Amino acid sequence: MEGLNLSSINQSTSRPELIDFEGISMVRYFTDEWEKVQKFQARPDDILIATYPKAGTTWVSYILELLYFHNTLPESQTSLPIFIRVPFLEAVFPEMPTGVELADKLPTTPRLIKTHLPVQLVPKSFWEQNCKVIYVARNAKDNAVSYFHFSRMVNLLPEPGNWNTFLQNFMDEKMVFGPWYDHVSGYWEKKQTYSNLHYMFFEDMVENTGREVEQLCSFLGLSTPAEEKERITKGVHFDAMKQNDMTNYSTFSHMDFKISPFMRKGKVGDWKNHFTVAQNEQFDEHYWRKMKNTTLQFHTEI
Ligand code: PPS
Repeated sequence: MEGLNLSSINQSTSRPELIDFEGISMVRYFTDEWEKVQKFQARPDDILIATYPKAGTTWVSYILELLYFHNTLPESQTSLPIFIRVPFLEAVFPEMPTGVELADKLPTTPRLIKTHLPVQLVPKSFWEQNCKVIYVARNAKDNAVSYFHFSRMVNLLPEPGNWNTFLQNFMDEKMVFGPWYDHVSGYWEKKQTYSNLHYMFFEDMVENTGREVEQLCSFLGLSTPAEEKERITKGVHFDAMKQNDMTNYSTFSHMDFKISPFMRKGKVGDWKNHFTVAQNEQFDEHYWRKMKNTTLQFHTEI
């Protein structure tokens, strides 16, 4: 991890093509080292943080970091950004160690590891080792809006086009990491047979972060003192994370914050500022068809 030049802004990298990979849409930055990803050797105490892109990965990652390492590794929180401390397993980004390399070198126990892979593509050692898996889901409309703005500002994803084009692609399932619909329901189904999976919702975290921290502690078997949990809940507030250079991605070289910040709004219901009435009707109709066979329910406002 030493010798990383995180400040070498590289906005000149050209946008990648969308490719079809194992039945889902992808870009090469997540498939270039596929064999190493698939063969990744998980340890029983690893914790996998799985999400569809823009569903609250960084938020939950930071909560877990503070729960586990707040007292023991305070320096790591001030000297290394979260995308190094919680490696993005399948990522093979220019001028950075790969996610697998970072994960293999992680000195912490547990290792916190992030993935956006749909459930069927998660390396099998995580299941074999019965690792704890935390999945965060976000309602489709806000998730799409956040993904749109992110795609505008990060050059590791295909050009999003305008909002209308992007929303149509979202419905047509032409998104990196595949369709939102299959992603959220795939992990939901997995939870029915794999008891070490904690399924969370972004909207619940916005509504009551303290309650979600509490539930995380109980899933993880942590007996964190109440004052500590309160401190953590305050420390992971949107404004605190936006100000914190180790959690706001300001040192990540492939993003252009002049277009849109990583910590953008952090709200439930921002979709109302983007969807036209016609788009909303079309989306709802399509959504109903895609999601009619699942028991999974989302809040699009709180
Ligand atoms: S990524 O790139 O997929 O890892 O992004 P991810 O971290 O999953 O999602 C980014 C969105 O989460 C919001 N966020 C938060 N909201 C509220 N409170 C806190 N603490 C917080 N941390 C991150 C972030 O602002 C992105 O959502 P939008 O809607 O774009 O603001």
